[in-house]
Amino acid sequence: MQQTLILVKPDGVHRRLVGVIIERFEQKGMRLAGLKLVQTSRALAEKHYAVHKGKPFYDSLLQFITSGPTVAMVWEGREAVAAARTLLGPTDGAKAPPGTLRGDFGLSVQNNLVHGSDSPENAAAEIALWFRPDELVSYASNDASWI
Ligand code: DAT
Ligand code: MG
Repeated sequence: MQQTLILVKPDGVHRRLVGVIIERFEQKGMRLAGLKLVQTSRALAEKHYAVHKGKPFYDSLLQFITSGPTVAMVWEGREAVAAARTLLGPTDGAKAPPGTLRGDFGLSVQNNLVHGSDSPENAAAEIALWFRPDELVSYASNDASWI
């Protein structure tokens, strides 16, 4: 089963949107494999956003992601990476359609509430950055055959 890394960034935690974000993933039928609250270090943020190093928004992005608590999660299911990105919506909250998390709860580009891995390869690398193997739990959902 495919896994993806989902982060509720500091804006989502401060705005008390952790519950509604988790609810969307549960409603979609994905299975929670890992969950923790993290005060992200500068070193972890630099690794997570390494692909954006050198871009004009990089310093501000690192400042933002380390500014408060982040909820780190691993969700799994069929096509979990792409399905999660669809739940998130486009990067810019002002352009994200209603029904998506970014479309329903924000107007900002930077403070767009949620991170989702953009490929299965990046998901595996990001999960390894944020979680130790023993922090992930494998189990069978009773409704798996229906979803
Ligand atoms: P996504 O999070 O949709 O995968 P991304 O990987 O291109 O988007 O960028 C990572 C984060 O950086 C994004 O969630 C918000 C921020 N960001 C991207 N483009 C930006 C911009 N032009 N100005 C400010 N922040 C930006
Ligand atoms: Mg991205």
